[in-house]
Amino acid sequence: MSTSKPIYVTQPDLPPLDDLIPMLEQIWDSRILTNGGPFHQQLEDALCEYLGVPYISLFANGTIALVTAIRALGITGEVITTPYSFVATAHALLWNDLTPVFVDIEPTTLNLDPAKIEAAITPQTTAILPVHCYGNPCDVEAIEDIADRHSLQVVYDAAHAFGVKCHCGSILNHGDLSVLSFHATKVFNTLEGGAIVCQDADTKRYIDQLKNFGFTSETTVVETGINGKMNEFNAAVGLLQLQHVDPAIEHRETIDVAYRQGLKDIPGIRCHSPSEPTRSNYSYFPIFVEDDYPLTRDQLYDKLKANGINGRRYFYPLITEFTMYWDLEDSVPADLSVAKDVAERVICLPIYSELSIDKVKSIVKQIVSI
Ligand code: T4K
Repeated sequence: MSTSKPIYVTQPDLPPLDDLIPMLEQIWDSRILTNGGPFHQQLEDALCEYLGVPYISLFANGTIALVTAIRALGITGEVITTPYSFVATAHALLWNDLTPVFVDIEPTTLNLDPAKIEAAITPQTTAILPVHCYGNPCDVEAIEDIADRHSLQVVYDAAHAFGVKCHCGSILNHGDLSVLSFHATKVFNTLEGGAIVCQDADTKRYIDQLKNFGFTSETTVVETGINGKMNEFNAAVGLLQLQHVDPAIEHRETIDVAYRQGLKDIPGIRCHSPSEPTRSNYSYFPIFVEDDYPLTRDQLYDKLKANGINGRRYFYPLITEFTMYWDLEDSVPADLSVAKDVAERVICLPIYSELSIDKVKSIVKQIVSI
């Protein structure tokens, strides 16, 4: 049993407290706490510039942003999505009274397999909800092609994809809408938070209405909106976090390199290696425990945990294993064998900006020593 401090899968970045105090003083002086205050506006502008996107609408968290994005597009009926994700992805469909239809993932990227999407399309299908899993881009061109041919809308769950770039710029500019999470455990956090990225001013205006109860003026409500607004405290934290996010991602890259180097010759341990996007954010470090490793995935997971290393089995169980998804007649998965296999093998190892390379080496040593 280890006596040193436990290491978790992640540890949130925080800006220097001294930098936050003057911003808190401004909030205390102005008494503007929420409803699109000055820090909220500044953060929207700063994120558009940093991410290279035309419009962004901030939210209280990623889940409410997903629910609102789906609502904003007026999606109905069935939506094709992945079972290999955090449960919020599919929950956002159920909250909109939609039927998720789960399609298997592609074995290299672990994203929704475009080759399997068309077989799942029915007359009720109106949209696709893919996830850029671990921040690795989906095959956006193939998905766009399918969506265009079948007149489907596309909402990307980009909760993991902050700052990720593909050959044509920000990955967040694909699809009709992209949804980010700024949860404490994410590469860029506002403690809790999220955002919808959209491509035109009218859509942004509509989303802003939806997240504010549907108000268009003091006395006019035009939509059954919700309260999804980000407050000034979270926005202030976000503005400061943005100043430190690049070095944080750079350090994550050195951790990624150190893990790959240390684990490369271990029989039965496979690192996740899809083709690199132009700019990755190194948000997760998943490994897969194969049959020729001396322990099963769960045995390794437990052993690391007993030694103070708390990896996470993201994403096990599959979303389809949760009871609320069992009885959805049209969701019944035809074949989710790739997702099932990956979910049984995955462990996400600790990765965060304050994790030292020495600690990474000690984690590798434990996996090697078995
Ligand atoms: N779509 C996708 C694809 C997502 O991955 C997520 C969220 C969403 C949508 C929804 O976005 P949000 O509504 O959350 O904005 C965590 C996060 O809660 C969740 O945001 C994230 N995905 C998911 C992948 O992971 P848990 O249940 O594993 O979190 P938790 O609390 O066990 O945290 C993991 C570790 O992080 C802890 O063991 C210790 C450390 N930690 C955590 C928190 C919250 C800290 O050190 N400090 C903290 O404040 O879900």
